[in-house]
Amino acid sequence: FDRNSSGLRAPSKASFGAEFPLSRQAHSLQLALAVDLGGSFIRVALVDDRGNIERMRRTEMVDCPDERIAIIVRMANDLLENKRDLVVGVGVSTGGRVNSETGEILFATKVLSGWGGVALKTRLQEQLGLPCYVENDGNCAALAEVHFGSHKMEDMVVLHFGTGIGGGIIQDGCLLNGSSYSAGEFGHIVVCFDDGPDCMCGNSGCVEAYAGGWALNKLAKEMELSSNWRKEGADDQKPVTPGQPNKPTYLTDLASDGVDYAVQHINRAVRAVASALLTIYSSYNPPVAILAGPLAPVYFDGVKNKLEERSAILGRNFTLLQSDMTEMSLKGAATLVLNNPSRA
Ligand code: BMX
Ligand code: CA
Ligand code: ZN
Repeated sequence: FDRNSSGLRAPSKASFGAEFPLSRQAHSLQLALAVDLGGSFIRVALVDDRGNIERMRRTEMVDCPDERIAIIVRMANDLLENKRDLVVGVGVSTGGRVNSETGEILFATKVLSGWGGVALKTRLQEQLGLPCYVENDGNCAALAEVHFGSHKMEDMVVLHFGTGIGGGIIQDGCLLNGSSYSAGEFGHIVVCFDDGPDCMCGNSGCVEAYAGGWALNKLAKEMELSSNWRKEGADDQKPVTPGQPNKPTYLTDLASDGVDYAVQHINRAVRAVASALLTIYSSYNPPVAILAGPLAPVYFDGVKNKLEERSAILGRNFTLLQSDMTEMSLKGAATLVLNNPSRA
């Protein structure tokens, strides 16, 4: 099995410390312990170098950073039992801006409270005794698409619609981190400067504050409060897609039932996403943008139509695609450990 069969270069070499030289095997016996810290859940899994998930544990996200780390360590040790010899390292996908060289969290929105400043790589290495690599979750989604997806491209952007909106930029086959690890934080592209809704990051008018899962949930709650009405049998905890836990379905359910307020809001969210994509196009000129994650199907057709209205800007050299992958954060986290040719 050739890890480089896609012809893609390694995600930025600088992301991978050289302190743990590991030998490569020609077959698929190596496993990564992959950790996903999203807005709603902590998940830990064993993933092989073809992106297959062997075992997974999941629990709800908690507010306290120390408790978060303790939970990861507990679930990891549970999964490592009898498998430790096959596991070559820990790959962590987390919300927030991450210094992927030091594995420190630089900044996180209120969704992951207290996470900024946490030396995650060091702490997990100490407690698990395995080399650890940490990267932003939108970046991991992009790496997953590059290594295991059906749209392997040298240049593309990925937008992942979950609790928040994560993003990743692949340029010349490499992940683009930016001068201070903030490239591809697409959720915080400001689409309305003056009167936009407040965002979890501290700004207002970010695309995530219109179209992120948490924003849809917040609106559904506001709608209930203002109208003193709740749909019979409504379940605002219901996952969007089985296996992709998230909680934004209540508003999208209402929109598909034709409830006016919900329909209007989804249309507003679609315009916000289309607007963000125009900014991304003008900044990076990618040939392809891939919409991924549980909310991608809600927005895809509407966004495509809106972009067609602006074809004067986009020209003919731009394609909007939808990812067919699930569990992108976990799979991308595994590539930090397993699909790194610089380790050869
Ligand atoms: C937020 C931000 C991003 C992240 C995105 C998607 C934090 C904690 N998160 O914009 O870094 O990529 O959410 O995250 O700062 P998710 O919660 O949908 O997985
Ligand atoms: Ca990102
Ligand atoms: Zn924001």
